[in-house]
Amino acid sequence: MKNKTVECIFNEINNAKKILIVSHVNPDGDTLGAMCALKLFIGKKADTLIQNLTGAPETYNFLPEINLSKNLNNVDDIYDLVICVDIAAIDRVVQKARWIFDNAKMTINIDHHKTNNGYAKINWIIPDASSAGEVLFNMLREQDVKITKEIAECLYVSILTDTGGFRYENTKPETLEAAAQLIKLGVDNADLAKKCYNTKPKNMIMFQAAIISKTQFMFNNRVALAAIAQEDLERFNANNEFTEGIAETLRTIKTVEVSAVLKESESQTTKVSLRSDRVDVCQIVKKFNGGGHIHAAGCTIKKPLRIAQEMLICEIEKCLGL
Ligand SMILES: [Mn+2]
Repeated sequence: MKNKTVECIFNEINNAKKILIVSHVNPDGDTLGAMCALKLFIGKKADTLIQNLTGAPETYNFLPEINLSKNLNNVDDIYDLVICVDIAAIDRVVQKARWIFDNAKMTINIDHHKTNNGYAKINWIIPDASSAGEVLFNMLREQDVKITKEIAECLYVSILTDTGGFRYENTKPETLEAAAQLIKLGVDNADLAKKCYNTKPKNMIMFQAAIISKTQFMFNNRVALAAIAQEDLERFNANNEFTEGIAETLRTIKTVEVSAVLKESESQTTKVSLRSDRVDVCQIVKKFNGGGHIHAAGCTIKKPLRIAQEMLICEIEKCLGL
C-alpha cells in the first residue's frame, strides 16, 4: 500500500514548476548523495544547492550532476518548492537559503534524524533508516520510479557513508537489502568505496596528523579532545573537509568513550563534533542546541574556542557521570 505522505510529496514534485533541493551545511556523502539522486529523478526543473560559496566538496565531485549545483552566490531567489534532504534542523540552513525556504509555496523535509522536529510543510522522517539515501530509496521504490544506475550510485554513496561503510549500528537488515538492490541495479560498490575513502589530498592527512598529535586526553583517557584554531587551518591551507574523520580516528582508541573535535570559526564561534561508541552524545550537544545521532552529533557554540572547550568538557563530564 502506498503511503499518503509519500504520495503527497510526489504530487508536489510533479506540480511544482521550479524546485530547489537543499543539502545541509558542511555537506557529507548522505546529504549530497540524496540531493543528487533527487535531482536526477526530477530533472531540469530542479536546482540543487550546496550551502557554501565554493561549490561541491572535492571528495564527492564524482557524484552525477553535482557540478551543476548552485552555491549561495548564484542560487535564484524564488522557488515553488524547496526540498531539504538530510537536514536535521532548520538552523542547518543558512540565512539566504532560509529566506528562499520561508518564501517557497511548499516545503518538504526528507530525513532520518531522530531529533528532526518536522520544520517543513510536509515532513517525511524515518528515524530507523540509516541515511536520507535509504529513506529516498524506499520512497522511489514505493512509487515505482525507475532507479537508473546513476540514481543508484548516488543513493549507495548516501548509505555507504552514513553507515561508516556499513559498520555503525544504524546498519540494519533493511539497509543492507537496500544496498544489495542498488548493486543489482549496476552500482560498482568497490569503486564507490574507493572514491569516498581513498582520494584524500596529501595536505589533509598532514593537517590531521598535526591536530591529532596535540589532542588532549582527559578523565583517564576516556575523553579525547582536539581543538583546531584558525592558525592551524591557515598553516595547512585547510578547507572544511580537512577536519572530517578526526573525531572518528580518535574514537578508535580503545579507552576513548567520547571524542570531540572543536573548530574555531571566524566570528568567535566554535563548531563542535562529537563521536562515541558508548555514550549518547546527542544529549550533550542538545545543551547547545545541536543535533545528530546517539553516536555522532554536532553543535555550534557561540563562544571563542577556549571558552567553548571548557563548557563542553563540563557537559561531557556530567554525561559520563564523573
Ligand atoms: Mn544522514
